[in-house]
Amino acid sequence: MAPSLSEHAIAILHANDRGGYTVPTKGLYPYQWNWDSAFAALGFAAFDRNRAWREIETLFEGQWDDGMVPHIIFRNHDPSYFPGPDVWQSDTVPQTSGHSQPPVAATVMRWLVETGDRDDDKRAHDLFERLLAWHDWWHRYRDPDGTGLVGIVHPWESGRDNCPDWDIGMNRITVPDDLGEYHRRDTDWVDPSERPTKITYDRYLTIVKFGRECGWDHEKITRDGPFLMADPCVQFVLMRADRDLLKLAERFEHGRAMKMIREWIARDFDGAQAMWSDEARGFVAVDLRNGGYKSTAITNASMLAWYAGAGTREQRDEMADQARAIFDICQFAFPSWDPRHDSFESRRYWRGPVWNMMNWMIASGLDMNGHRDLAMRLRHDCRKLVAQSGFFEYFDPLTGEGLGGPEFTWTAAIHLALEHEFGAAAAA
Ligand code: 9WN
Repeated sequence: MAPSLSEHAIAILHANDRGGYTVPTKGLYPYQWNWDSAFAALGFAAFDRNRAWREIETLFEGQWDDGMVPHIIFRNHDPSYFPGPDVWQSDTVPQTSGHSQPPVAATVMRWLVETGDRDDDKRAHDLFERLLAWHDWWHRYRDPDGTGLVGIVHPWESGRDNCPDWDIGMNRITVPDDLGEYHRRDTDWVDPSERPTKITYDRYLTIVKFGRECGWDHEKITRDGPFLMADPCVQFVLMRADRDLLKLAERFEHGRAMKMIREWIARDFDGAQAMWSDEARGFVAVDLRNGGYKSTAITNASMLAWYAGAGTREQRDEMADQARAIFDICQFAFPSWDPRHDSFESRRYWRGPVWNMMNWMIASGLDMNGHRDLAMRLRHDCRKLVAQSGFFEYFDPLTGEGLGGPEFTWTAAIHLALEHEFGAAAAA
């Protein structure tokens, strides 16, 4: 008998397990990635809570002295991925990349604690100072003026690397003559029509070069680096995670942490307002470097407003209207770029496709805000996508075709989370 989808999902988590941490998919992504691990923990929790915690604990093994938890941890050198540790030159043990990724971990940790027992409490307590230091790093280094709006210094920091959101900031980057030759590996694994273009990669590497040459001085990178944009994904995931972190601080009666976190929360609602666009009728990315230009379309990250507790009643109502209009166009929601917009590409990475872990977060937020119908539609689409096409990295919203890497960790993990009805804990 063929294995059930859940059995298949569990087999993927086992197959991608490298002993305490998982790789997102064999070949294409051979290292530990930050938010991938947070989602992986959610999947492991469906059948092995100890392994769920190990995933988060190993993620924090990569934490820097300044508090940053990097977006990739390199425990070995695998030539199947570029750029590897020799390009980043982090000068840390283990070697890592030089910027972060959306901070989902606190949300998963709170959920583990609130659905668990004393062991979960202890594991969360043991990690708490590190988690707090990471959130502090975001507020301190990515929002140095305390505006309540954090920036990202590289599209890779958003986790939504190739979204047209970044075109405004990326198009301003001049690629230096001495960037050097390099051989991309991603297009050895995936059809180039589903991946970023050559000029995009040149610009990605220009930002890495700046960071490397200033010794990964994050004050300097945020203030003077080639790219600084506000991202609804990082901003909303952080807003949500700050609230979950506060719940943990209260549980552990950690007075200093409670004070710090409440100060962040007091600023972030107003900070997020800078991302509101009357033109797009939603929250969008903003270029913090060059005159505050705003992106022009709704994305799946815009739809995290409910999850974050961002936006006024009127703004959220407008966004629910937008969501319904986009649901009507797509056979499978939620697309990573508005299908009514010229730059929509249904198959190219973050310029149209659907990501199930984004859907899980969006649906959790919609549920908490009384939009059960919209949340159900998203969950239903997630299940149908894997049933129809398998556990791919992302999917075409018009046809449901599976794209990017196969047997993907977060797609498997989210399937298990949905089967077991794991949602983010109720908002703080
Ligand atoms: C760069 C691992 C990662 C995800 C990102 C996704 C993709 C990497 C790449 O894969 O990015 O970080 O090389 O394309 O965009 O969200 O964490 O799954």
